[in-house]
Amino acid sequence: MSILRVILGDQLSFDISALAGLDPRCDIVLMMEVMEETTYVRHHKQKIVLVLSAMRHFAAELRQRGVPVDYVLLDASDNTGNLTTEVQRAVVRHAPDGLVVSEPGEWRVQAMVEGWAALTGKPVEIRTDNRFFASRARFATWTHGRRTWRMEHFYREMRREHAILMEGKQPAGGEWNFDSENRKRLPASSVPPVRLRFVPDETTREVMALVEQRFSGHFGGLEEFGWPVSRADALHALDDFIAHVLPNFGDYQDAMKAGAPFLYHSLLGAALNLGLLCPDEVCRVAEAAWRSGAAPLNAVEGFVRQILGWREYVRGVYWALMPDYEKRNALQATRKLPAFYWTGDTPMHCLREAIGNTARYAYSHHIQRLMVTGNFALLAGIVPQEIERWYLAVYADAYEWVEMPNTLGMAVFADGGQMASKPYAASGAYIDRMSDFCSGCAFDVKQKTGPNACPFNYLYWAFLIRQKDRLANNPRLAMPYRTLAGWPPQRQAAILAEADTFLDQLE
Ligand code: FAD
Ligand code: DLZ
Repeated sequence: MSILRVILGDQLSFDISALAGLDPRCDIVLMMEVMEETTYVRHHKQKIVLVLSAMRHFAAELRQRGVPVDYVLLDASDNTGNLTTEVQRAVVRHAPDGLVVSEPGEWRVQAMVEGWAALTGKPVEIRTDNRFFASRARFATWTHGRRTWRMEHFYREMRREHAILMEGKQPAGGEWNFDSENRKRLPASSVPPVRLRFVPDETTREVMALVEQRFSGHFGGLEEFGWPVSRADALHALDDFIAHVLPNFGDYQDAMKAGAPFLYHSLLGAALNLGLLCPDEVCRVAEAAWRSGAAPLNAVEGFVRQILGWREYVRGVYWALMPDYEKRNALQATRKLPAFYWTGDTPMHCLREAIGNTARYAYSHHIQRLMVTGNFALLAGIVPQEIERWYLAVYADAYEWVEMPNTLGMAVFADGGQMASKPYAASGAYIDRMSDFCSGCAFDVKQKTGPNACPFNYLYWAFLIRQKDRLANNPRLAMPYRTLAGWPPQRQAAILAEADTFLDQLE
């Protein structure tokens, strides 16, 4: 009995379900570099390098372990450019008795995989992706009968179920969530830690040359490429984060600083999403750091919540609501994505910083994604699907299952509140409070209107005025709507006109 075991580009874990029970005497692993996956969005060049280099490293390690691997290179003259046609060709080459694959990360790829049995004439076993705390079925059990879904409730259940940061039946430290301690502004004098980055090895350099040649028009630069591309690199990155960075992760989780793209964030998302790290091991080493006294609870709980809570929750939302989810536009936004999202050419310092980091590093941290580029897209009324494709294209860690709910649900409220209880809308005051961006900006954050006023200020109020019918009843927005109620109609009309003038000139 010979089985063709298909490993997709973001399934690079030696313990993944598709490899369970592998018999190297008769089974073969199939890995395919294909144009369709490298171009279904115009991925940042660093993302393509990362995925292809990590795939090549993984295949080499499998071979070292004695596993036969059929690896289709992007440049192979007979490469047909598509996962399905490559699977069909591999079935002809190897005549296996059947195929095994782990659940793909994206709905689009799942639909492809479901067609393989009919196309190849071979049985295809699709195994549960065992790299998550909660399977798709587990999330469905959680949503069953619930009117509203909230991450916090799901997260507590996951903490109990997986016994992470628990003292018996109680949460460690007596609280489930230490977020209120995690909103500190970075002191002006503080120097963020130097981060571990990985110098490209020969394999990565070969892929870089390929990407410069084949994807030269894609967004972003390769000069700063420093991502872990193997399990060994990823474990090194994890150790370094836990030892030197995690202790401050909580305090400065929401802070932003010009010229400091990484601050105290882990930079582990790219490795996690490729399968080079397993979320369970990451949460357990973070917990061990707290138990040994190496990191405080607010940092460790905050970090664990991102992985055991948010990461699992958004995956659940994605699989529960696709394919309809991708079409959501609850606020009926209609504007096109401004060109500066691709160039960074804007006088607004915060946006220039976030987009500049994105182009240079294929990275910007969560608050830059949510409260700068996301907040602007929300307030400006950018079509959700345009901003969603942007986020999918520009980050090294971007995969639709995690990016789409974060964008449609969290950043631009396109799902009308399925994911978040209120839109993350904020004026310039928030950005000023959490960063040093405003001091180096062409606009004045203290001015609410007028040509020098920070556009976030009038866009914020214009957004609330425009969305009054949809949002005024949201209890979490009661305060700003009370303020607006005190404004005479002329003042509201003037704000709307100022916002329109600004937005129209973007087009
Ligand atoms: P850290 O800040 O160090 O957090 C630790 C880990 O927690 C991350 O590596 C990640 O695995 C997980 N995590 C944190 N926040 C979230 C979240 N909201 N959802 C899911 N997991 C989370 N994350 C992605 O992995 N891929 C994406 O494509 C992606 N797109 C996003 C788009 C928008 C509009 C927003 C607001 C957020 C997005 N996120 C995405 C979530 C988050 O911004 C990134 O996971 C994080 O910035 C990655 O950097 P890090 O590894 O340094 O994370
Ligand atoms: C993202 C990506 C890229 C850039 N290239 C490949 C590839 O050549 N071959 C492959 O198997 N997978 C690739 N991937 C990852 C797939 O797009 C991934 O399986 C889906 O995004 C589902 O999560």
